[in-house]
Amino acid sequence: MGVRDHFMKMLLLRPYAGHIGKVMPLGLLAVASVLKRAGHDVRILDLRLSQQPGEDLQNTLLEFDPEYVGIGLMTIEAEYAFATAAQVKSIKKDVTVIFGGPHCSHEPQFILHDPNVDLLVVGEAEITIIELFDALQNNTDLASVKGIAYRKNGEYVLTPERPVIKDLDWVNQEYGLIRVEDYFQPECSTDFLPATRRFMSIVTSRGCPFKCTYCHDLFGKSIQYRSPEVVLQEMEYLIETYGVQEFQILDDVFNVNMKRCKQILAMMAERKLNVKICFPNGVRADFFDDEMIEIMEAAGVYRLALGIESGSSRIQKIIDKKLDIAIIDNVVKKLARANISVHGFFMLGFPSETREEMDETIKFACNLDLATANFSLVTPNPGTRLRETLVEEKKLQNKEFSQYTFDTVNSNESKLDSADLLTMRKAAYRQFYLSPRRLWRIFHTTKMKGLLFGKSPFTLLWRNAFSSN
Ligand code: B12
Ligand code: SF4
Repeated sequence: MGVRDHFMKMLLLRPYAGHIGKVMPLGLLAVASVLKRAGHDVRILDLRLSQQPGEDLQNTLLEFDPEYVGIGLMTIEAEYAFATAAQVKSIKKDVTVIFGGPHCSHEPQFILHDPNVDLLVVGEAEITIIELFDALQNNTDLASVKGIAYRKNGEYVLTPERPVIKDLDWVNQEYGLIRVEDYFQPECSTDFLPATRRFMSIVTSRGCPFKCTYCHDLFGKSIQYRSPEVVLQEMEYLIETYGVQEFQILDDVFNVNMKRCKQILAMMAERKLNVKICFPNGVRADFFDDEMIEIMEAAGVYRLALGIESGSSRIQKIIDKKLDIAIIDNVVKKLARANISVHGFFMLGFPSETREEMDETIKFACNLDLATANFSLVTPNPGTRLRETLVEEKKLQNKEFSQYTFDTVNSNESKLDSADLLTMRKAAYRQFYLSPRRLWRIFHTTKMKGLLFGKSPFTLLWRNAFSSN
């Protein structure tokens, strides 16, 4: 990290990460877009799409010859990201490796212990990365850059928190920095059952005012919006430029501001965008009315996910979701009647959760008119209240959250032992899916029937549900 008097060259990577979804890397694209606009030379390499990730990484490093390599990661990808950082350093030892993404939102000391990671961007990166590169170029003290962490004389330094970005209208993506066509394949869909092959992920707001104990606060406990007009312009651009036929809206809680939600969807219908829309990241079940469902249907919404999590009212209280589960049956029925296929998100293994409460959740899920559901194991990710409480109560010894994986029990404070918890999860999938009513609903609501058999997120879901590990 010496004095720089020229623009920086940065390679941004998503690590190869086994079976983890290959959704378009919007985080990398956001970072790359601001760097490009600031005049830096930037390239994105998504190793998740690569047939030979090792070779592709080596060739790109040698040919592009970057000074900086940025790696974006979720917590469950951390092991893969560390391996990628080690490979980067073994090919080009002078390169500065910068980690960023959801995994780096809190407790950076446990990430910086890896000698191959030089710097972390903590939280949202659009402003931080520019200030960081300015500081590196001008050789000013990095301590003046908010929202980063690094090592100095063997100690780790965490600079003050970076405030969330309030105005999101300027964070437009430079789509030319990725090969959009590469992501038009079912494996890259965020939704289990996309309606078309030409789908695109899009974010219209960041953050959420709720404080569910297991959830991130990457974007603060408030919502920051892009204006509806800017969102529509981006959609029109994507339709014209790439022939997009479907938008997968990934906001944390798109429908909480019901007025804005209706406005955007109504604008899509008025302008006859003629696309399909889904909300695979989930919306709240308690922010619906009949008008919204009508507008959704008219705008092309064919599928959405609801974050339900638990069928037990005691667990609902503990997780502080502030959701009245008594309303859910009716909402799902109305959505199903409007030809909107509904996915349910459920979680098993909350602290103190009993077998009976998990059974309640499974029963609750099975009785709803859902097309699909998944049952995740509770994981105390960095930055969650769940993790904070477990650490405070000294129940969580494992500070090495970088070792968390998707399909194992990462931490278990439920009343079941870990083996029973895994068995419970499998039972949940079996009970939910192995019913003629469900299979009919899945078949009936799936637009591209081939997805039920080919390589797609749905078959991944199926494998997770029925594999023997
Ligand atoms: C799309 C998505 C996915 C996609 C792919 C993720 C991806 N980006 O490639 C898929 C569907 C695969 C996925 C899966 C999961 N996800 Co997810 N997912 C999301 C979602 C909804 C949107 C991500 C996104 O594109 N955001 C928009 C971009 C702009 O934000 P961003 O990526 O965070 O990027 C910003 C910063 O993080 C940073 N940044 C990002 N990358 C980099 C890189 C560098 C070098 C730098 C400097 C900065 C930087 O700058 C960006 C701009 O400010 C987020 C929620 C959210 N609102 O973000 C959850 C989220 C990322 N997922 C989460 C989780 C937990 C999961 C699961 C593990 C859940 C589960 N148990 O089932 C699963 C894994 C299942 C599996 N086997 O695949 C958590 C991550 C928490 C964590 N600590 O890792 C999040 C935050 C949601 C939550 N409620 O907590 N997910
Ligand atoms: S789970 Fe949903 S409602 Fe709860 S804090 Fe996260 S985004 Fe908000």
